[in-house]
Amino acid sequence: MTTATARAHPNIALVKYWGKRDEQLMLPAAGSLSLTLDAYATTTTVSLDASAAEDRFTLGGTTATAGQTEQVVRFLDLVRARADSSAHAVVDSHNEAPTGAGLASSASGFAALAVAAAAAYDLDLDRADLSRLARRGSGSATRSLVAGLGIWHAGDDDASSFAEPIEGPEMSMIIVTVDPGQKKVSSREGMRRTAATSPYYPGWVDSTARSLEEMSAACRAGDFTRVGEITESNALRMHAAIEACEPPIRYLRSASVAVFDAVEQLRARSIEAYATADAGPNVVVIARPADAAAVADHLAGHGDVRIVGAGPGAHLITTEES
Ligand code: 2P0
Repeated sequence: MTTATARAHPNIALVKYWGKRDEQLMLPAAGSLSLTLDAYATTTTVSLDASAAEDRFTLGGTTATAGQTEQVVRFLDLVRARADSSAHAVVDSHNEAPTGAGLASSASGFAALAVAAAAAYDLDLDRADLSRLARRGSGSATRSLVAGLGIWHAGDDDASSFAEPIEGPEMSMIIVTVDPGQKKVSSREGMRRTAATSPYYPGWVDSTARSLEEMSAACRAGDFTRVGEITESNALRMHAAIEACEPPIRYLRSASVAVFDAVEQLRARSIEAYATADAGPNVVVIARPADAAAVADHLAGHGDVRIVGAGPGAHLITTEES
């Protein structure tokens, strides 16, 4: 029996992924770019059990829901097909971030699962292969294989859609949790509805592809200001496309918009900060590391505030034969 444990961190996108070109292969409609964080890790252990009749999945020490277990089983089926194995597994996962609160625990979750399952089933995969594998579990997990800034190439097929590192300016992220509750519409469902009903979806996909090119150039040039400007406009474009769905979806609440206002006030005082938000009400602000404490102080009244930086890509911690 083989047991493998891996650890991965969530990432926050500066150019967002929102919409799929192929649901089966999990190919995105456009590429994206993110920073892997040094906080809120997921640690996952996969233990093969040749005598078990089915897979088992525990999350935070308790049996996962039927829906969560089904996603993990489907992912393990992909790994088993590649490894030519029929062994079932026990998967035990622990998140340091609250699940569903918009801190992308599906990114760290499937990145850690990809690394642990590949090791447990003895697949010999390089980092790009692991990024492709993680993609099949959850799109954003593709990027959590990369340390720090990573670019996920949309690609044309399974082989060409993976993430790799990109150089960029140093930055801190200030996470402002205005509402720790579970989001009402999952990202997967929100993406489907946006693609199917938002009149702005084609514009979103086109402009994101252009923003990604500009963002890559700004990152390579170390241009923090341009990185910030593109980050904020890309996030607002994503939310505009989402809000135009039928029936509408609004992930941003008034408390979220207040953080965008506060960030604008900071810029008026010559402290460069830029806001972004994912599929939920919480806001993430980027700033130069030297400004992070002042930004966090300014935003303290808006919710729970935490400063984070760049973290490692998903990695194996231990493997054991017993
Ligand atoms: C992102 N988000 O780029 C975007 C911005 C949320 C808003 O990737 O269906 O959980 O599993 O591929 O990866 C969240 O979507 O969705 C996400 P699936 P996922 O970070």
